[in-house]
Amino acid sequence: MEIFQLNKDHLAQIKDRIAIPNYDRKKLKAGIVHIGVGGFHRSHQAYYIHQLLEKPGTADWGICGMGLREGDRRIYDVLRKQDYLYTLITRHPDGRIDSTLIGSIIDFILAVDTPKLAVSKMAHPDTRIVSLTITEGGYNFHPVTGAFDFDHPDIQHEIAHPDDPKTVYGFLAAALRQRRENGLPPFTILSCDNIQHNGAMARKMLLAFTERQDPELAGWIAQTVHFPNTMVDRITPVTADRDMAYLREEHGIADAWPVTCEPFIQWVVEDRFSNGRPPLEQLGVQFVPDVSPYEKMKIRLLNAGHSVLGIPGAIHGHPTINACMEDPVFATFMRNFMDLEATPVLDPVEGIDLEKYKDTLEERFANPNIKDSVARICSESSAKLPKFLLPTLQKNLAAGGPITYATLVLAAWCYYSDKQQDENGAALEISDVMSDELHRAARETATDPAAFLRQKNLFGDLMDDNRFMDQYGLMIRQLYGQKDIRALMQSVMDRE
Ligand code: CS2
Repeated sequence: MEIFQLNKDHLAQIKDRIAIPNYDRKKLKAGIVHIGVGGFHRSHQAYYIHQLLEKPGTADWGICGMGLREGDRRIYDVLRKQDYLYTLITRHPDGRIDSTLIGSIIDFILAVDTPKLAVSKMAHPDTRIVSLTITEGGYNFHPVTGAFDFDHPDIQHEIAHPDDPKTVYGFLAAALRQRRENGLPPFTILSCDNIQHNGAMARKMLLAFTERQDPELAGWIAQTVHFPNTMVDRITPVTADRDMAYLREEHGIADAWPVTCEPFIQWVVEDRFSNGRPPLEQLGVQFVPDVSPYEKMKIRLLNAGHSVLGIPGAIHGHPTINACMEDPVFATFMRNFMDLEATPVLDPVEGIDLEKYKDTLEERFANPNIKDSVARICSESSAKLPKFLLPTLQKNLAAGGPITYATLVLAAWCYYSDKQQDENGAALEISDVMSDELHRAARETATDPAAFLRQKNLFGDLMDDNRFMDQYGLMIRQLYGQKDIRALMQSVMDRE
């Protein structure tokens, strides 16, 4: 089979092989600027918008990708060479695979190279939404106090030099200032990260920043800019060589960075927009007055469930989430965590049967074709676990509820950070901005069992709770003594 490089000049050939956009990309306007074009944005929002653009009368809602960090250069280079086209490979549990060419991203600005262009793009009259996937760690809040972190050197720089933005806050402020000066309405800021109240968080941070940098602008933002909260969901593993190889061998398409995902997709959004919105309800996006019950449910069950499998899974040597689910000890442990510890402290969610939701999570995690690496799940645990797992633990501590499962995961995280190896002696692939600090704290565990918890910026006052400390001490002793996480998980379950 002849191999075609993926770009707009080869669409005619590619169309006989996989589905291509049915819309004329030249006629699209960029109504959305998206900051943080990772795999998740490309499997989720860009896919929804792609489906929308296939409907008539929607040409205002194309996406301009934007990268604010040097690390975005790779995706920028790849997408630019492909005219921003890429393939979305959906892998079903039964082995079925759908490949679709996504055309909704029509431009990409690497703001590190062209900051002025980035600002003027966001300030352009066509831009009506600026959406974000900047990860949990990208919001620049202090993990315990929740306050904006003014100590960051780039933030300091931006406050003194509003015309030389570096971080997301500097760029948003510069663009909103320009819009205001030009008499344009603001854009909506649409956060799509796994943070509870993600919109409120983005608002609080941007207001804290602009109050220092430009108080008048802060007043305008507070009055006119909407920051809807959203709950986003689609499991999207890191792209692997097998994905490129699959497209090449199966369809004769050379795509340098396709995205693989599961069939499940969900987006729940608060219907508060500053300057219009795409009619995404046509595609099953749920617009609701208050997203909090949905985001809480997702973060405390799906995201926490991932970590509950991922950290112990990494220590045991399971490479992927589906490998964890094939191991009955892990699968039962995760379900027990959800049933016994997470669910009792969740509020009811209207229209959702939590038992069914958890059944679906089990099926999704077990999808053998997704091969979501535990390394991806464990990456940036310092930003994830305090948000995904601690609320459940704290609620149970306050209510006298069960805590053993969550406590085991924290003890396992300490062991993981300390040893940096799995139980077979293989090096763990750890990626965390705090990995050195985590390692340093965890290393003291042998002489001071509570050493890891002394990181107040992660754990707050958790150490002051005696019931928790007894459990944690026990888990640490067993884990460090037996060096067998699976046996420890089993023994926790046997105690039930
Ligand atoms: C995962 C999420 O990063 C993580 O730890 O739990 O990326 C998860 O796959 C997505 O939120 C699914 O929507």
